[in-house]
Amino acid sequence: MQAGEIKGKVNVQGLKSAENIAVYVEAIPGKDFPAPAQHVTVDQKQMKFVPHVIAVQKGTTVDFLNSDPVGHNVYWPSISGNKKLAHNLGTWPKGQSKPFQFNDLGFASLLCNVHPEMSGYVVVVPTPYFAVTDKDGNFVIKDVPPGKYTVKTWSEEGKPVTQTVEVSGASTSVTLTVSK
Ligand SMILES: [Cu+2]
Repeated sequence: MQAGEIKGKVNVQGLKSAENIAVYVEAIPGKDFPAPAQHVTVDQKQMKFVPHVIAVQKGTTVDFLNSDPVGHNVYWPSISGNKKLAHNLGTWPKGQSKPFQFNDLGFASLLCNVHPEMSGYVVVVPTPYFAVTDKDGNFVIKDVPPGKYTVKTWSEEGKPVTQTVEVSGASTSVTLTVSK
């Protein structure tokens, strides 16, 4: 059978916005996914991490690019609260990037020592099946093989939500509600 997509919408209760919520397929028993060769980029642009939230499969290398004429100091104090996984990437000039391979599941809260208003998140997930919601809470997870899965959310402000989803055709719809 052909792979399908999980298409859906996240509604929020008590959250500022339905944007920037990671939705991903939880670990699949008996399935291991090799680390992706392709890097992804998180930019530091106009004193912001862009995108604000990025989801990556475990093992992905993120290139942290600096597009600003000032130095930023990128660090994360933990991964999902585990302070042993804290890391400081240091400071580098405009136009350069520093890679980091995320091999631990969970979320890294990106911060900058120089600009306390800067914040971003890398959400490390166990499968290649994930998406981040747009400003209206919509998402599409592409290329999901047929099967029964647990879909889970991560958001900056809300509690995680899980739901069972069965992919059997070209497109499977799911609605999730995330609350504070
Ligand atoms: Cu900064």
